[in-house]
Amino acid sequence: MKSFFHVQDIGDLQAALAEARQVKATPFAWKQLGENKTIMLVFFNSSLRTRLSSQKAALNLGMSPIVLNIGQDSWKLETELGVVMDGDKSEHLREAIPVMASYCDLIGVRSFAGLTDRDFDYNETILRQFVEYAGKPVISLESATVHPCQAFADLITIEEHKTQKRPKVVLTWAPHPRALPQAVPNSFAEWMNAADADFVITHPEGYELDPLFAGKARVEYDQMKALEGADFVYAKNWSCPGISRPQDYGKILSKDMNWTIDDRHMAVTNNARFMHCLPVRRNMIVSDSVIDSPRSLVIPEAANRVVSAQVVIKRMLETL
Ligand code: AN0
Ligand code: CP
Repeated sequence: MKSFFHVQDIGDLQAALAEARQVKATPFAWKQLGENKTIMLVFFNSSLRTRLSSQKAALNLGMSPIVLNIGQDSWKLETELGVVMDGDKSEHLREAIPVMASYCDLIGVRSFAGLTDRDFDYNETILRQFVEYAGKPVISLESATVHPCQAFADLITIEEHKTQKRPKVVLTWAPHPRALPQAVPNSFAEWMNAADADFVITHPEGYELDPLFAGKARVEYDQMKALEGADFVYAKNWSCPGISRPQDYGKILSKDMNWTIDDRHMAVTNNARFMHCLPVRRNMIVSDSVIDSPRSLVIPEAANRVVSAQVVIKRMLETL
């Protein structure tokens, strides 16, 4: 595997899920695979789970992880080409990427959407430069439009907890005080469309996801109707993707607290399990009563981030 951005990169999903079960059962069985190999984890943005689970996955495989926080530990990096660098950025990605790549075998990068220029974000301008200038396999650790390690962990979690072959999975928008990227819902939709699930997306008007990710998934604007009979409720906030309202790309269109998942919402489901990628704002996205209930899967979901990262890194090591 040369890069990990989309569900297609992992190949056959059933094979990937079987491998995930194996990795989870015997995490140290491939200790030799990563011997004398290094993974560089580059963070342009904050992280708890991605940072720790990627390091743990690499250590399980016998690799050495190196973590770099851009702008804190390193020089501030310029990402746009052709600019006069007379501001606060001391170094360009064009040099920094090949230098970092020369110190490692694999690279993982977290670089959130800027949410101001849709083309810059949706062209994955920063991650593409890593692919082009690193010459090493690149993993998106949440880039402008995707968060594949999260979506893979979400699918593993759903597989572990489903009680029927084709569960009803509902991705619901929920309110948040700050404008957030679309990477998590984009990838979740992409992976659910590829999986065996009755998948429904619900959000207020204007929050339509890019068809590249939403595909043919059913969109239901009435949240309560969408949640009826759900087996899994996956809540997430995202800002305007700029599909039906291009001028509002990256903006907050609604803060409607009726969309906060609480007991009233869960009551119309099929005793659904609650999911969220974390970090989550309590009583904005989800009520205390729902996230603290035995139906919540947020902790096992986060634990599965080690499993998804380990399968991805293992596949890359095997094809180095
Ligand atoms: C980020 C987001 O919504 O993309 C990271 C989620 C994994 N969340 C926040 O910035 C709160
Ligand atoms: N879910 C997730 O990616 O969490 P972090 O932002 O803490 O890495």
